[in-house]
Amino acid sequence: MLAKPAASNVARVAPPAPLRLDALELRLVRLPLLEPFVVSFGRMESRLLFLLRLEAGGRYGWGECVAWETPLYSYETVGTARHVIRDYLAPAILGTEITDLADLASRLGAFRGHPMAKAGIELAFVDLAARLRGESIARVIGGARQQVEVGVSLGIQPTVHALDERVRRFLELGYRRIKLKIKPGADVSVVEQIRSRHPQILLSVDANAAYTLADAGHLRQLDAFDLLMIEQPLAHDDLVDHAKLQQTLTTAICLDESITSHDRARQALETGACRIVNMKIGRVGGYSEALRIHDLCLERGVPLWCGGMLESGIGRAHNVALASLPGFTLPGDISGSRRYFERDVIVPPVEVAPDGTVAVPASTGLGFEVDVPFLESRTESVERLRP
Ligand code: OSB
Ligand code: MG
Repeated sequence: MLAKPAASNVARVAPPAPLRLDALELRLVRLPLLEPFVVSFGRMESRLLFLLRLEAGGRYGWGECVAWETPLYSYETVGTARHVIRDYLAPAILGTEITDLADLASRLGAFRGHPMAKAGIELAFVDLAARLRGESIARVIGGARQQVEVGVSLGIQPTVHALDERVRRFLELGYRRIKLKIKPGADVSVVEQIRSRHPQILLSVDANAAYTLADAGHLRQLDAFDLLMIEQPLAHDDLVDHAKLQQTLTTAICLDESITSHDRARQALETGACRIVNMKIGRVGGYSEALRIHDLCLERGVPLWCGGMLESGIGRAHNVALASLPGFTLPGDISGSRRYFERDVIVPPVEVAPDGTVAVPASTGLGFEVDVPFLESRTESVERLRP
């Protein structure tokens, strides 16, 4: 047996010396999705990416704010995140010396809420710190593996035939877990048909908060299909009803939207609201909180996996690094770049190997080159914030 790794220490994630932050560039870039992504709350045809570049002493770090244009997944939007970063977060960090991730997080933590905005900055800071150290992000945060296992999240399709065509395509590419988006009217019978065609695969479903406790009887029918988990069946901000629902289900509930912080994760586990945790670094406010939630799940032996927000390669590279931590024990929603975009903003693109894994880069920072000329060609707006 491997020795239990030491708990991550947020203050250990640091540049070689205190860092004076000189500028922060905010860039909006639109990429079309190869196919529309449909979930219980809506549909997306193109992704407006919000990319951040933090500058110190002529060196750069890249981050991504995963907010959507519309407040459907959470209350944040690209617009609210830009406002909060431009008017509050950037002024609190630019022109001052930051010693480490804990220092950065405590300055950002002076402001309530807006986790995706804060995470965008933390990501850029950790990439910059890693580059200055000449180490990979994975190494800086305490990553333990060289490959991460990945799955795919499939949007709601017009027919079961169309869905099954995609299930087969991604299984053939090696993906280790298939997640089906569900909603009332597109759930039990869809899952039954997919399961009957693929009796052995690791299969899960994600409702994105589309049900209420009154649907408990209906949701119990999903217990028949040997699912790995049911992700976020009830309201985005609920724990209490999830705990009641979990008691009536044999299938594990996994919470996504409801896990907004370390304390919420602890409360979810202590009340039995879930048995599995989905980590999204943007949803929890960045690496500082993500590392604490990771340590909590590792300590308590709770299965943890890395979720996705249809990120560009920049956010995806951060997810790959995060998922290399020892507590990530289930395949993540970290698909290859080609699952989303014809061309990604990093080179090389993220590739899924035939064994359903993505390699964790060992080179410095993100471990991918940001394709700045391509970014420029797709940029809708860019602004440079200074102290
Ligand atoms: O609920 O996990 C989710 C995408 C956008 C918003 C919410 C979710 C998702 C996904 C796709 O499931 C994950 C990905 O492939 O990036
Ligand atoms: Mg989800």
